Amino acid sequence: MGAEERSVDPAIKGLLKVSQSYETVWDRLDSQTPHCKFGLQGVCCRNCIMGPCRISQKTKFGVCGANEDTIVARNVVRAIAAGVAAHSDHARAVAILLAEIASGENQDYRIADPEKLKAVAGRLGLETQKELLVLAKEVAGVAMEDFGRQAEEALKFLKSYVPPQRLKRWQELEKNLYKQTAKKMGILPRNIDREIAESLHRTTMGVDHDPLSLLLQGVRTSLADGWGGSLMATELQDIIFGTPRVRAISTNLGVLSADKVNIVIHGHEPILSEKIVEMASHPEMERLAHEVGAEGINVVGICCTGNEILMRQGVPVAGNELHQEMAILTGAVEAMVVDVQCIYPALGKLAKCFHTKFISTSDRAKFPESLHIQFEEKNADEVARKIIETAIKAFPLRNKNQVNIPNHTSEAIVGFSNEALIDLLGGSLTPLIEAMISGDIKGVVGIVGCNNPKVKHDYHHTTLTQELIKRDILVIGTGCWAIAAAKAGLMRLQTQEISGPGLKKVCKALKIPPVIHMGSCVDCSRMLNLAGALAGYLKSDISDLPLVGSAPEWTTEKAMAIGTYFIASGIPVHLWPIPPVTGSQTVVKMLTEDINQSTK
Ligand code: XCC
Ligand code: SF4
Repeated sequence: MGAEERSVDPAIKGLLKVSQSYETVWDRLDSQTPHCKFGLQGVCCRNCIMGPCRISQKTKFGVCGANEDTIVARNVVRAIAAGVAAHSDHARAVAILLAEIASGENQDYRIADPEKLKAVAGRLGLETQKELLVLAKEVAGVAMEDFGRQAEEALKFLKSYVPPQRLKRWQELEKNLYKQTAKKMGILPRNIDREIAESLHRTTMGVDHDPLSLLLQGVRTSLADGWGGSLMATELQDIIFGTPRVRAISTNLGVLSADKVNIVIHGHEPILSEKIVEMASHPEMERLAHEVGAEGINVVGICCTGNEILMRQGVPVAGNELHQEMAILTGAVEAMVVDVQCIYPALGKLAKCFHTKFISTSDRAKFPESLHIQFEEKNADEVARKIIETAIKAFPLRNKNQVNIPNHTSEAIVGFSNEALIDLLGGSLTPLIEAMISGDIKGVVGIVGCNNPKVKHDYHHTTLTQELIKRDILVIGTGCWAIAAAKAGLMRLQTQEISGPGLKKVCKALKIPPVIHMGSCVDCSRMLNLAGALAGYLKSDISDLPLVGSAPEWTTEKAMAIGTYFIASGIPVHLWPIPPVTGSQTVVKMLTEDINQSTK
């Protein structure tokens, strides 16, 4: 695969041409191609040691007797559970931090948005006329209960946020399924950890073999993410770090500086990245940078932790998933600092070819050839300082001849939390709803998810987005899609000009781009919330609204969880590449046909 076929991003194409001697994700994809066809179809099982088993025309059953329907469904459920575990473990860390701020145990963080705290508390049905820290403790307590409840009762967060029609729909579905099949099949999640654990339990050898029952457990687990863990992460992070406000930022590798110490933060949790941003602007750090001949410190993001600090602090973002190796290839990165998720283990080896320090920080994520600087929330200031000093010390080792920063940046308007969006709309959703009723806006599509080297980088993200806005469809989204759209210049006001006439009119009146950045992957919950608010306004169900979701370059198990909770919430979903389910006609039919009846 040549550089031209790998990406639509001019910064990457240019870099790949001069960096052919370094191995990247595309080279490793080439050497893994063709992929195992059993894996692609989802018909291999390694869930016990009588196997591994795979289903083909010749062998229709695993050693235990499991058929392709069971095996495909089990694999789907496992992937969803893993994705939910990632988002929800992220949420757990934020809930614990909020509790520690409330108790005074943690002095390195504070509550940046008391208004949001009150709003969340109110939503959860708590009495809000209380001292701030007392309220914070109660909100954190509700969050933690959603991880630990043993009663057969739905998540408090879910019940407090989901529109009543949707909640009723799920309850009826549970009842009807029981009536029709005489089998108990739950849909409402009870406890985030429990659904993940139960998904693992049910998919071990010899437990659940009914594809419908399995997939419904996948749905239940995904709902523990969308209306549980992810939503909690978004809401509690807004409380601690501030609710995003609309602002302009720069994107792409050109945000790296030729003269400053470049620190790239990659991963997902703003608990780390917010601290690094804060400490990097400390005069003492600036002074140390000047001492080694740098003109200052330049912090930029990659992937979702990049989205977090871009939304809240206006920090530039160097790129999305497929930029992580590219950033190191510029030869201008002093430190690549990572926490959890979407981090290629290949970064360690690549960083060794340059002066770049590849710094891992999380007790949950260690890497071969990384320099591990253990992050501790309680010593966040001190650890952040140590990380920044390590980056500063690497600056004099930068080899000027190796530096190749692509001269590409794009401006983007970002920061559309629902709160910011409603402010822009003049305090209510009325203008948006009126535009949808009049037909100026024909619908809303939420695009999410990753990059995947099997897809030309950013091609589907940007093409799909443009084709939709041309047809008067408002595009909102998160994650690596959002970075792709920002880099392609689609989040500027100028994009109004390539929109359909109706959408153009609305966006001009509101002074917004037709392509809306709603944050990181956990912030897909902002889209659910927006859908819920629209449904609530119209006293209808989410499935009655002209909403669609898409993950056109998806990679991670988290995207599988997101896709599932969108569908279960009443929003049809498009995925590319095809998920590994084609080995079971039963599962394919359930996911593409039967699901339409049950989510409507
Ligand atoms: Fe990861 Fe969230 Fe996917 Fe990007 S988009 S590759 S999950 S960083 Ni969520
Ligand atoms: Fe094979 Fe069944 Fe074991 Fe899976 S659970 S590896 S299908 S024997």
